[in-house]
Amino acid sequence: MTTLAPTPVTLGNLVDLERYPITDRTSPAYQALVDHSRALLEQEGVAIFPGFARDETVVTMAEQTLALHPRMFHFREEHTVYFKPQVEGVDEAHPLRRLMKTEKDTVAYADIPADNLVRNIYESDDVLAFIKDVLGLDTLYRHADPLAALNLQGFTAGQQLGWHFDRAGFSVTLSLQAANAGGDFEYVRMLRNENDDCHEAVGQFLDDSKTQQVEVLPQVPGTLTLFRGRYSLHRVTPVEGDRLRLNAVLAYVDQPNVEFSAYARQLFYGRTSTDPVA
Ligand SMILES: O=C(O)CCC(=O)C(=O)O
Ligand SMILES: [Fe+2]
Repeated sequence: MTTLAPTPVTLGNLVDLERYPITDRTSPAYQALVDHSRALLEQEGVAIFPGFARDETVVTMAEQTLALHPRMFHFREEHTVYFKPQVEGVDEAHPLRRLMKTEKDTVAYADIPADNLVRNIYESDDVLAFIKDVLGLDTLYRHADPLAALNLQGFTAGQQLGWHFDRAGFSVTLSLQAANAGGDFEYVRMLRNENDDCHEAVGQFLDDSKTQQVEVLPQVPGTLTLFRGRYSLHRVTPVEGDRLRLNAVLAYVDQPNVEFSAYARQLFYGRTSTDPVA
């Protein structure tokens, strides 16, 4: 009887390197990919890489994520679109007072096993260098927080991400599984800017979504998305049906050794240390 040695996982098993030659950074094909994606990110606020993770491995990634579902922290919060505390003394419908609902299940980085394939993608220096190049940065680091660095997210029926502007300058997600229905990533491009929170336009939109153009980002499983959500209002619509919407949020920062505060850890993961919740 022969025993098969475990096959080492290489980046080429996980990422479609023919389509996205990210291990060959001196090639003209890599430069063309980066130039095109950078232009998209600048003009549209989003760069989408469909089929970034290979189909076969995305199925495994979704299964590995589902297997962790019992360990997920059930996050539930009501927040304004700006994530600032509610302002009193303004009209109830004012965007500084109006609350959005967010509810999702999250696996913290410390709870993701070393053989998890999404973790392999996140820990790849080639993936890190590619994202740095698309963002046009000189340096980029994986988040140093043991809970927040990489998160796997599951949205069950009724769960959603309410309308919001991100606090971070950019976000990176990898889609793993679509829901039967709902769970769409919707966004309204540039609804505020650096100098103006645009309360009036935001308030009008929350009253009547027809006042703006709402776009839906295609999130076919395997898609890597780089998104600038600080100025573009966005949400994930409520999931319908029994199939969970699954994705990963890959946290990168332009500073080394960035960690969450104890307050943020408690809020997002229900604990402040890496010890499992009892
Ligand atoms: O789950 C998604 O696709 C969007 C995530 C998002 O908007 C966020 O984490 O701020
Ligand atoms: Fe967001």
